[in-house]
Amino acid sequence: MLFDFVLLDKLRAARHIAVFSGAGMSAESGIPTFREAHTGLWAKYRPEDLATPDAFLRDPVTVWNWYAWRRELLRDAKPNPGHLAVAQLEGLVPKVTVITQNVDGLHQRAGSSDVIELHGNILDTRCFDCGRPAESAAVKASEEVPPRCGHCGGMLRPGVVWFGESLPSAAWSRASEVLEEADVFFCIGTSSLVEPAASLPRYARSCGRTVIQINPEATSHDVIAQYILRGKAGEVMPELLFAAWPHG
Ligand code: BJW
Ligand code: ZN
Repeated sequence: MLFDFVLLDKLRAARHIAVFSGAGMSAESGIPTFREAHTGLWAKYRPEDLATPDAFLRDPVTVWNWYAWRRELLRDAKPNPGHLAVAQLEGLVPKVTVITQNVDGLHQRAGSSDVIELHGNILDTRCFDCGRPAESAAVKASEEVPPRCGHCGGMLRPGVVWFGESLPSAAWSRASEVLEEADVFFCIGTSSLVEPAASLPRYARSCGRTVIQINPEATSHDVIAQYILRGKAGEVMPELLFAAWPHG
């Protein structure tokens, strides 16, 4: 891919880069996205049956087992060249912050040191009733589905954000602060349909940041991006880094 010289100059001059990522970032690691036709999770399952507090209260066993299956998928997954390129940015610009909607922890496993998880982490478990986090050893040892909270006896649930739930307030306020100071904002592998996360690229643009969109498909946020790089994150990101910093 050929890149605009002005874009390459902006990357080299950046003091702080924000990377906003969605499920497409992990697609090349074998983790299914949500909304893609045929392959996305929501093509096979209904979000209202699996990813809401009401769904969990109606059928906790099904919801727990669905998340257990997704944790299994993650066990075999590795960070892909897109995650690795994002992590590599840390050696090239003074500050890099990853703001991710993903719950898979692959950015951290790739080596990114500053990752804000807007939708939680699928490997965390907490009590539905009292909110206390649960020890993973106790969860693994439990024979109950879902396991029970050691403090109040409530049902344990995955530590992710379901529809109708608020985002973790510390993560949301840090993400907003990052947009105040980052000069470049990458928007990678997200359909930008889920609020309030999808407001971040709009906010970045309104703050005058350079917005770069990386996605093989068009999204509603193409209109706010100054640069649209049409392709897979695991291909475009390494090529872009090589074009901007050929000597590493
Ligand atoms: C590639 C690629 C490759 C493929 N390389 N790219 C207006 C304002 C505020 C709220 C709302 C609102 N309107 C509606 C709402 C409510 C709701 C919402 O947004 N609904 C919309 C769907 C309409 N939002 C909420 O409920 C949120 N909470 C909230 O608003 O709290 C306030 C409140 C409280 C109470 C009442 C009312 C308001 C919470 C949202 C939580 C989202 N949770 C999920 C599940 C997480 C747990 C789990 O994993 O199971 O988060 S849903 C799912 O969508 C997941 C994702 O993080 C999220 C975003 O999806 P993403 O990442 O964009 O994936 P896809 O599949 O959509 O797109 C993949 C993209 O990758 C595509 O574009 C591909 O082309 C691309 N791609 N391969 C690069 N190789
Ligand atoms: Zn509890």
